[in-house]
Amino acid sequence: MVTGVPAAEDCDDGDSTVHPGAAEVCDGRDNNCSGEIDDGIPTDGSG
Ligand SMILES: [Ca+2]
Repeated sequence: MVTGVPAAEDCDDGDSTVHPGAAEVCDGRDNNCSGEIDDGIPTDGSG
């Protein structure tokens, strides 16, 4: 889990880069726990 992020809100306790407020990057994962994978990332096939 990430310090400062309640476990219930941290969607991936095993990855410190995945938590609410994290920057969404094109990696096929829901980095910011928004419920959507790579939301806001243009899908042009390069990701
Ligand atoms: Ca992502």
